[in-house]
Amino acid sequence: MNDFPRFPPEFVFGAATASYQIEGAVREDGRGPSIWDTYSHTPGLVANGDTGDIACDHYHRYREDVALLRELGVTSYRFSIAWPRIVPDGSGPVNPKGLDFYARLVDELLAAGIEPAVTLYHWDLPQALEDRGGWRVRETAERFADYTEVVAGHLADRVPRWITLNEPWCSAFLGYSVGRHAPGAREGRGALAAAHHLLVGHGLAVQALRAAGVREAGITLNLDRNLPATGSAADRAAAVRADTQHNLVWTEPLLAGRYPGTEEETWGELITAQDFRRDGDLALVGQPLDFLGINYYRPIVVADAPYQEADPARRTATDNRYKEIRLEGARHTAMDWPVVPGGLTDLLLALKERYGDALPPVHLTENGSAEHDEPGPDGAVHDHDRIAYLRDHLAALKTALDAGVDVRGYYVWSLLDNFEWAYGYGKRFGIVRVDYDTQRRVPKDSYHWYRALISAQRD
Ligand code: IFM
Repeated sequence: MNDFPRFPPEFVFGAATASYQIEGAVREDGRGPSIWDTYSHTPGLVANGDTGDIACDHYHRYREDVALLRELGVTSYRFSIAWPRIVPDGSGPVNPKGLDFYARLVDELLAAGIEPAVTLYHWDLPQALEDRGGWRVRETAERFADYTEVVAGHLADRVPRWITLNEPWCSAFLGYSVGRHAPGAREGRGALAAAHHLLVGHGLAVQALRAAGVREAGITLNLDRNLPATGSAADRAAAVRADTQHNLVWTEPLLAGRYPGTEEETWGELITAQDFRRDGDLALVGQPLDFLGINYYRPIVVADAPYQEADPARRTATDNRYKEIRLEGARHTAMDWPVVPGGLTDLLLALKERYGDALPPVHLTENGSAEHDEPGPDGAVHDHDRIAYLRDHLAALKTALDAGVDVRGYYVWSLLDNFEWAYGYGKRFGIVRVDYDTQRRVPKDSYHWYRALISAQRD
């Protein structure tokens, strides 16, 4: 007998995916190339040479996937729209076939009684915009607003919840500083400019969403708990720099209308020029939101360290004089991420304490784990570790809710095994297994467990 936590009656239970990770059909119906097509086709950048060319073939199998969602009992499905399907060259002509695909998907969801939650940008930037500077330049933020206007104009009447950006930290810092995400750059100022222009793009997109009359507009951040390895002053200062790079760079402008007070300590001369910032940007970025999406997976433990790069001119935006320390004693997932459910409670309580009433209602827009799961002799996938992960994180979420954080929803990452970016198909986050040779979907034990949890809320 399962002892499921009880959530408020209107609490949203959902599942999430993203376009490049599941759709495939990258050259169909007028879709233009994205930075992830370029990156994944560059030899040596993605494990096993994997690409999103076919992925889960969701573009052709979306009806089957919506049927899985209906059977699961979720009340919301979070998916992303591929910008290069809508505006193949990043600017200029709109592709009606791209809009049609998402209109059909939305209709299928509504017919199944599932509310669509749309992410406008989950990292598949049109390559043509990257060729003109990508997120380093302000023009990309302006084109993002144009694209948002087109999509919202088409779908606002049927989609209640809109997320402008997914995890801008990954776009700015993994993409333009660490080089482990498209476009694969390793820069200092370029990455900080990208972070700022992503925020500007968010602000312009919120204006476009409001003009289209959408019910809820928000943004999704991957916030981390950044814990000092020891109580020493040096490690605590390192944790503040990590917190600035991961969290405060987003939450301060979005929720408090200011840039982080710790940015000079974190980025030194890289941030002092600030020539990409304009008067009025903070007001644009800090517009009120209907919700804040948070993706939580793990805490990060950091210790003080010297710069990795001695030459300031070659320093990247993620060289902030700290190093990550492995958290001993915790179970680690297939991503080698430590499992610390209480970190989620702490993160939410810390946000509430810092921002008070300025913290909008929260949706946990992603949470889940990659595990080494394979079908057993019976053909089923007995993913007990994933069930434990989901169970313990939902309990941690409930603890935060009971302590007064206004949490409105939870989306499991992910509905399907999919293309895990630079890790390719080797890391499986799905509650439904995808056999990539046959495209057969097999619901794992975690799917059945989540279904039972959702169903128990109605008893
Ligand atoms: O797969 C990703 C997703 O695209 C964004 N959030 C984290 C997930 C797991 O790494």
